[in-house]
Amino acid sequence: MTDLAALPLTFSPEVAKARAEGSAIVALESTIITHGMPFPQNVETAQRVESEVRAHGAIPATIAIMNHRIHIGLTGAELQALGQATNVAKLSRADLAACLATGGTGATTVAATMICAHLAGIPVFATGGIGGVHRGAETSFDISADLRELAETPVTVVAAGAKAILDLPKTLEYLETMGVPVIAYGQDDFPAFWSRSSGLKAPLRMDRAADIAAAHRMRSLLGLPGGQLVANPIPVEAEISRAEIMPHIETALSEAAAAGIAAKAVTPFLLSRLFELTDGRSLAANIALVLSNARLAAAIASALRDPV
Ligand code: PSU
Ligand code: MN
Repeated sequence: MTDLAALPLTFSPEVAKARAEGSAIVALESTIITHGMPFPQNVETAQRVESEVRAHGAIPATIAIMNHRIHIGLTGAELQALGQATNVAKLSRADLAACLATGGTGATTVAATMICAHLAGIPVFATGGIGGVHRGAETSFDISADLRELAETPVTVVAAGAKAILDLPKTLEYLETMGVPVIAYGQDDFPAFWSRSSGLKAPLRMDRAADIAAAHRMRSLLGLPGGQLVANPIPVEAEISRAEIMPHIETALSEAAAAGIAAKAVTPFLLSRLFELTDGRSLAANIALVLSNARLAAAIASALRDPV
């Protein structure tokens, strides 16, 4: 067992109170703030997502690394500062301990947020999209550490599927190999972030937050490591069709290849180019889907607190 007192965890006053009272808590990542959206929409969205979690019966805990500490929940001032800071490191599993040891400021990806949420005893986490197997991974080996984390760390992650900048069939194959349950919420198809369908069927489907919570508990009872990926389709009114987004994705991908973008820089580069190529339309969709994921995560977190 990890010694909780020895861990470099700092809880915000709001999250500390929620823990003391046994309230449902939803973890939120910070890379979406620092590397996923431009300022000032990033800070506005982060605040709206937190409000959405509160309005649906849970307490938000946005996670980031500052001054040798894992911050579980950020104050309004901390969120503002993070959203405008430059030189914030993008932290995945490989970088987390080094950033804490050296005292840098770091934003947590899905993988690192899962690790921190689990250390803090938070079983549910809402985000926009997860990292996945990149197109051309057979030569680049670019497979996001988010996928292996889902196989290892017992946190249920609510996302709008994965972006079509990735190789979605390979992403689903990899998750299956790693034993990660991929649960589409309320439909059969695996969603593709801006679009409600990827054209691929999801391995599992559930229509109720209570079922997702029960499956989370059951994995723990069976001693199965790892979490669950809940793929929540973007709300209908915010959807961008595959026909509209695909040409922009092809443009962004060929620009990335021509510029020699590699490793951690790939995802942020593609996201920022897509914001530009769609004249901000991708951003409006992104905001709508994160809010929707926050609502579903709050419902799952609440269901996990219900007596069985
Ligand atoms: N995909 C998105 N939006 C994001 C990210 C991915 O649609 O903001 C971020 C998340 O923090 C995710 C990370 O964990 O990028 C994955 O980066 P990489 O592909 O380098 O593992
Ligand atoms: Mn990568």
